[in-house]
Amino acid sequence: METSRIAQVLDEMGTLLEVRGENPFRCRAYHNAAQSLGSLPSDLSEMIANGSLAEVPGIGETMLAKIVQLATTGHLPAFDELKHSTPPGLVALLRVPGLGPKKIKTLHDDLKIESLADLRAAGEAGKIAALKGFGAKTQTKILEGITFIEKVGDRILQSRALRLVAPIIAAVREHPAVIRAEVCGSLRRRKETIGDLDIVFSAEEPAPVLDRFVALPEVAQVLAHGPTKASVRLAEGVQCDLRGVADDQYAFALHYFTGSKEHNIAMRRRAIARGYTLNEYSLSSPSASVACQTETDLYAALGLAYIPPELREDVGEIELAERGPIPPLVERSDLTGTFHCHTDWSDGGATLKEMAEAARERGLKYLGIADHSRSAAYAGGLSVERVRAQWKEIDRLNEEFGSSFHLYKGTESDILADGSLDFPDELLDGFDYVVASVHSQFGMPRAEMTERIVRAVSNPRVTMLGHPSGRLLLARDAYDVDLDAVIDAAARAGTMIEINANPHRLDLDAAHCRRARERGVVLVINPDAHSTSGLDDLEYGVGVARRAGLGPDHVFNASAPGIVARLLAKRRKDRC
Ligand code: DGT
Ligand code: CA
Ligand code: CA
Ligand code: ZN
Repeated sequence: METSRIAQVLDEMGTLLEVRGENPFRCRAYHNAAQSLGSLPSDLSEMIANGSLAEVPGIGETMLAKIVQLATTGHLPAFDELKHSTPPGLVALLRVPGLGPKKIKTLHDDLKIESLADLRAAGEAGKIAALKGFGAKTQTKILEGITFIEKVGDRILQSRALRLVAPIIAAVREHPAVIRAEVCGSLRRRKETIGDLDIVFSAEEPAPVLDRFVALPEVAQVLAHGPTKASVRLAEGVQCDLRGVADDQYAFALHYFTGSKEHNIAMRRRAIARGYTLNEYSLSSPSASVACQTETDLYAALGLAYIPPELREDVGEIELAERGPIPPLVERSDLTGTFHCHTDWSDGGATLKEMAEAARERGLKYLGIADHSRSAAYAGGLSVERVRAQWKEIDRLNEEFGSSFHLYKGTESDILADGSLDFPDELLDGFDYVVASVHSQFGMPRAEMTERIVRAVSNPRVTMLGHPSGRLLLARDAYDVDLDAVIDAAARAGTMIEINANPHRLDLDAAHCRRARERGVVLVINPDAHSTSGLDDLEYGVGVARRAGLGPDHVFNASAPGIVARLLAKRRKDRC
């Protein structure tokens, strides 16, 4: 069994134990082990073989035995049993904001609630408010939470979609009959959340590929299966559509199934205006069809430059491509470093040195450390003394690194309720940069929340605004804030705005990034990493930036390291 799948089983095991009301330490052990597997220094099978897995923090003796069992047999009977005996609707309750395992257990024990539908019925009947430890306010929040979940439906995070699609696209590409194959749909456009997975391939004869596809081990249910297309439901409940075409149709199919629907409609209109018809198989005029080997050919045939998938939302990209080549969008390899990372000084899992080394391994030249500030007790916020101690340690490490790498001293300062920061000015002046973020009192009325954040971004000691809307994709709405007013204030103060690249956040979103850029705000792509592997989330932030049409010039950490150093120093000097 693959390492990522093992991690997922352990994680799910922890969750199942939680909703069953098991000892929290036992549940945590599974989640921790899953996290440890996510950032192993080398190959799992190798680490099992040479015994080094036993030394990984978070993996005890019993956990080790379970991992070995999963790796070798692909099964963990305790997991299968638990999964079988837990009502599937129970785990779904964890998605309700504010409902933790303890509350779920009470709801299950006292009201026999086993699904979202049960929960809604109980809430509407006023039964939740009557439960000990709940009350009317909690009941209202739970009902609002259910409405939110219904609104987002069955969509999944991009990170999960990528993990699910990887073995499938690999299997399709491995099939000897397949000439070309690509993941398309919203995942290729790097949308924040994904409805279903779409794959297109070309082959002289698609049928055998489809036969193989519907028989893959990841497939739980076949929804449709014809000679050129099939739809399945994967074991994790997500739908996957596969379509096969002849190779001379491939560019058209790839383009069509990449979407978006709105982009397709605009392209079809454009084709019609030029005397063609365009569909998923061809571009043709009454007299002949136009051969296109690639999407570039297809765009060229309609008088357009190539449009990257991330821009295909009919938000002006066609007009842009009409005027000439689209300026290059920012790429992961443009990033020279990043800010807003946590270490074990606050709520991160890795040491300063481990984070620095992981950044260096990923080709970054500097890393900004921004552990939590003192009010963030829930996240191990640093006291003034701890900050000074951390600075010493960073200085020591920087000496060791010499010119090869640099750690910047930053903080993720809470924005307090009145918009002020969480440390005295003298201390703030000692940081290379300050990320300011809201972590409390999400329920403020719009005007107050806007004033609070505007005040923070207008503070000359703030270098960048962290996760500006506070949303958690598929889990929590943004707090009520006028982001346009915040963007305007940031533009006036020369404060940067973060694109938080954590796949659960993707905050600022692409639409507001566009507006921020138009007003001259510089964006900065930050992973909000809490472990070394969290640095890989940068890629998701790059996706947001590309959807917003940002090039390297619009992104602070796509600048050369020397320029980054100079600009940070200048901003510090200006404020002191
Ligand atoms: P999703 O799955 O909700 O995250 O979003 P998409 O964009 O992947 O949508 P999906 O899977 O329904 O369809 C894949 C692509 O197929 C879509 O992006 C564009 C194309 N498509 C689907 N339905 C239509 C349609 O009715 N008209 C046109 N022009 N294109 C369509
Ligand atoms: Ca789709
Ligand atoms: Ca689809
Ligand atoms: Zn934060």
